[in-house]
Amino acid sequence: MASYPEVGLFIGGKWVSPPGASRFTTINPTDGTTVGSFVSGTPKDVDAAVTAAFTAYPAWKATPPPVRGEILLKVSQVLKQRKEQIARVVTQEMGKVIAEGRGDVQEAIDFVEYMAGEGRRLFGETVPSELRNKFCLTVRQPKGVVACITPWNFPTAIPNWKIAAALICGNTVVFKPASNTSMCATEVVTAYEAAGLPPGVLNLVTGPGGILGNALIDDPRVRAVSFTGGVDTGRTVNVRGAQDLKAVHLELGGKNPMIVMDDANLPLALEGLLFGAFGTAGQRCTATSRLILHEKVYDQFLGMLDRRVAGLRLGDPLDPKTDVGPVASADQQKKILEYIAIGRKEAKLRTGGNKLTGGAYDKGFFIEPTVFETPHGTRISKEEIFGPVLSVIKVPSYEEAVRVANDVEYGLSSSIYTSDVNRAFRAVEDLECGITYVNAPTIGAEVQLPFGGTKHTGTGGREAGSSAIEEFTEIKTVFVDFSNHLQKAQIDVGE
Ligand code: UN1
Repeated sequence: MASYPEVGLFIGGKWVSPPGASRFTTINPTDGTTVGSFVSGTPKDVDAAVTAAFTAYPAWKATPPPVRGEILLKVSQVLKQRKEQIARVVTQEMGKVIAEGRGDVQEAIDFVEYMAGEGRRLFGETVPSELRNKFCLTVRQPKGVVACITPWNFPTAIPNWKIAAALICGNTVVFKPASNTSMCATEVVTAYEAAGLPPGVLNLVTGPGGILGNALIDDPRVRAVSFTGGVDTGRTVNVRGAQDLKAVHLELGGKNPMIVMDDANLPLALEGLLFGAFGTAGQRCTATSRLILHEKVYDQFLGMLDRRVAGLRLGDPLDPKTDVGPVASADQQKKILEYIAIGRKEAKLRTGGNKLTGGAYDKGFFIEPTVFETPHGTRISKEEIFGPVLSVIKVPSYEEAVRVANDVEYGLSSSIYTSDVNRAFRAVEDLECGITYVNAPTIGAEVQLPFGGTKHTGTGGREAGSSAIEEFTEIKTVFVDFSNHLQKAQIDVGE
């Protein structure tokens, strides 16, 4: 008997393990132990999941949104009751420190609760007609079956951003999570099951991303795809989805800058930087991966940074005293170390730069918090690394700081530390991205506000907040003519 759970696919309200299915396991990035075993799904399983979602759709669409909202409220309550247990699963399967594991689940709770209330809004518009005795309005309708394809870095929050928003709007869902956080995905789905979601409204398929993702995107019954992940996969999803003119929503990479001006509150900026750059071991789309530092405070601020980075405690993420846990997988570790090797050639390594080995570290994927000093334009200063690696770029002025900040392919988050209110508002205007923080780091989005970015960070609108509703509904424009005769717009005007 395995000492870890063996989980099936969730299709049509049942956990199923198709006969002869092959399986894969997920592992704890801290110590290499097995977390769970999952079905390696096939296109046939995707077909079954889409069929279940397609079959469940008419009844779910016909369910009044406030009633859908009541179920979501129950989901949020279940998540609340299970918060500590799920947070531990997040930490064990993905490696973020336990306080952040709790934050991940809290973000899921907040969002599901927010969307439950949306069941009593789902606002349309009423708009005047140019003609008499004619009433014009818009209503929102669901899109149909939607595919939610999610990453491992926020393994409970991001799936819920998508699933809860899709469901409140009346869509049914096939959920394909990142394989290495399949247990977290299972926890998410069991919360919906426990809340009494009707069978088929939410379905889970686990397994190889490329094969299952393609099967989902190619299925004509799937009308929308919401994907968060890497930019290369995102591009493929977009092109493939375009064949069938699907609505594709993409949330991809970031190379988020923090500008620290010479008039900044430096201790405050330092706290923000440590959290932004090394929280979640830098594995956030929103992570602070560039510090754009004014030359007047350059030496002073980096001196302060050195001391604090040296004091960061790496280790077991379940230990509340740990600041930085392992990175999520062997693949991640390899990729980050490759970038560090590139950085050693093209830039000046200031701190860190090593994989940690010896004793308890040998079984996990630990990388020291790493700081490079680099001119703008090197690969490490422009490409997304998705690890605890910070590039520091010296600038002589605000203008140059903005130029550097904007001169990357991504546009997700950004931050400026300054005590000049005029400059802060100018930065809000000047920074080309979806999110700007003033005197706070680049991370820390709240669920009731839109989340997303410009350029190669994504397309298809914003997630979260009220914009999530845009993502998952079709607007229907309605004209009601109560004049009892034919009125011709553009022709009978002014009568
Ligand atoms: C992500 O990095 O993929 O703002 C999402 C934040 C979190 C969400 C991040 N609330 O960092």
